[in-house]
Amino acid sequence: MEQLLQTIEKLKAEIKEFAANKSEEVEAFRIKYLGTKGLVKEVMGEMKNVAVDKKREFGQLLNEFKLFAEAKYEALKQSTTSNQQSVDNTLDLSLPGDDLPLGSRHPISLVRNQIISIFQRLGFAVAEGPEIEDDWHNFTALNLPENHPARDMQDTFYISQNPDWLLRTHTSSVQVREMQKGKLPIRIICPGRVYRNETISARAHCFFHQVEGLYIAENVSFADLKQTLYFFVQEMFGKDVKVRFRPSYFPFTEPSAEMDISCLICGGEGCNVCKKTGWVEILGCGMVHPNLLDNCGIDSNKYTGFAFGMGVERITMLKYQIKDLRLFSENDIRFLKQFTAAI
Ligand code: 2NL
Repeated sequence: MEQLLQTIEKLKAEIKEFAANKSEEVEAFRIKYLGTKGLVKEVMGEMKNVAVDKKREFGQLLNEFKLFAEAKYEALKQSTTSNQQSVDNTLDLSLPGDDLPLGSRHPISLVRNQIISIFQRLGFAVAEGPEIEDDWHNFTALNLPENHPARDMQDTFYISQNPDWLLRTHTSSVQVREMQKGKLPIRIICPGRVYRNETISARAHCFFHQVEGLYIAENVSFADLKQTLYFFVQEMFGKDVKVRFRPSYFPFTEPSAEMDISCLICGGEGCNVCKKTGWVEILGCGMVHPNLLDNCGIDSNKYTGFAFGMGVERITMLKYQIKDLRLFSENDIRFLKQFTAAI
């Protein structure tokens, strides 16, 4: 009996000292002491060897020992789960996530989309084409003669692999491709990026964006051109804006004109934006040169048309009073985020 008492005391001391950090260690404790083949069971088994008159006393002792082991097990379980809880506290899944910064459309896209939607309301369809063009679609078909300065190596980017390939200098090349298809009438606008070999400054860049328009059908007149562009300007800049057409020259149109609008800043009084003239130029236009129709297989005796071209950067600078063209391509978030509220 003495021995059993010693064993219990030894085990109690062992249990008391037992420490666990991980749930696996707690489980090992359970198996070792409280499992079906555990030490508690084993010690309890000794009851059968206890003398009858001592059974009551030992029964109490063994029971206490068992409760002691079970209490320790509960305490171990508690401490490891609360440990885990304290680790989990650093990872509170109920907290709201990090803010995702909401992007905004680029001002060039905003203005391009606005231009497109105005012309779509007039029945113009959007046409697109390649940015790498061949010489014929970009120059020859458009009445730009061999010695025209626009074809100069200094003015246009050529592709070294093939001297016939270049980066388009206007989206007129898309209109040429549409004319070649021979499906008439044609009423399209061609938005897109174009390239010029320019030294980059506040007023010039080696790429910019254009929207060109083309309407070819029977009996299309200069009056149609004027009214279409007047409608565009009123929608884009408001009903109060005035327009004027000045004679000009483009190889692809005859007659040709430049369209000015009354200065949005000073209302025509004269300021820095309009260089004290009260007018700002916004686009070039004209009646499609018959040579172009012939080049593309359209009967120039039957069909006439008008065309126009505008720089999206220029319109955007006027609309938002942006003074430096380079802001459009620098990706400076302080500039871009100012357009978040615009649609
Ligand atoms: C400007 C001037 C213009 C055109 C572009 C055009 C296209 C075809 C036929 C005839 Cl396919 N014309 N385009 C006509 C006149 C002016 O653009 O200053 N653009 C920024």
